[in-house]
Amino acid sequence: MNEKKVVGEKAVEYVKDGMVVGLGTGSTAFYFITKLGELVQQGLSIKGVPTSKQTEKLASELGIPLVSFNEIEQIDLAVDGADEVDPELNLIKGGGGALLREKIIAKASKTFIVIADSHKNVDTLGFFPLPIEVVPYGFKMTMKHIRDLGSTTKLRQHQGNPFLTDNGNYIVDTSFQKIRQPKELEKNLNLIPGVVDSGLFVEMADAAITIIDKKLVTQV
Ligand code: ABF
Repeated sequence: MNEKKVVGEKAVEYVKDGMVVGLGTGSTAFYFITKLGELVQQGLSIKGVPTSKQTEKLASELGIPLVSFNEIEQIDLAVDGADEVDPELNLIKGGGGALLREKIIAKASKTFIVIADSHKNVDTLGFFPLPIEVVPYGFKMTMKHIRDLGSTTKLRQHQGNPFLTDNGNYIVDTSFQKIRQPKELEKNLNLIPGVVDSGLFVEMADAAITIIDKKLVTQV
């Protein structure tokens, strides 16, 4: 079973005519957006708000009408992937580097649905390196302050240079091991000057469409 395709296509059932829809980033969101594109071709009328330049390109190619984030008051539904999902539906996101726009759009959405293959489900967040977006200015000091919270840090690279986000920032990949208090860690990280935001999405997801024991499950 192509789990990413199954969960991505299932999420399309939540999209209704006239909605403003937040379009996630990554290989699972790809299937959601592709299916949505098919429905748009068949007459579904929606407007999409992309979470990355990559998704903007994909949605445009599929003929999904897009709207600028600053032109809308609210997003009806956002659908996005994740790197880890815990039983309370807290998430680690940002493996693809799009965490900031993904978080802004998730926060602005009436309903936020995460789509995740079975490998993303964990008891406790933290095995996947937690990505943190930082401004380039003073990034070494910012990394030190992150380490002071009990983590290792690694500046993400792309072709020998620091990886640049769509917002012109860097990504620091960290390892906090088991994150037992994600809300507290999220707050503490956001108190560090130079940290833009982290890939911890705490109490944001309304539902997770996932695979458990080879069965399609929607958790709320
Ligand atoms: C985005 O895509 C990210 O937040 C997350 O890092 C990644 C999920 O990966 P994939 O869907 O490609 O497995 O949603």
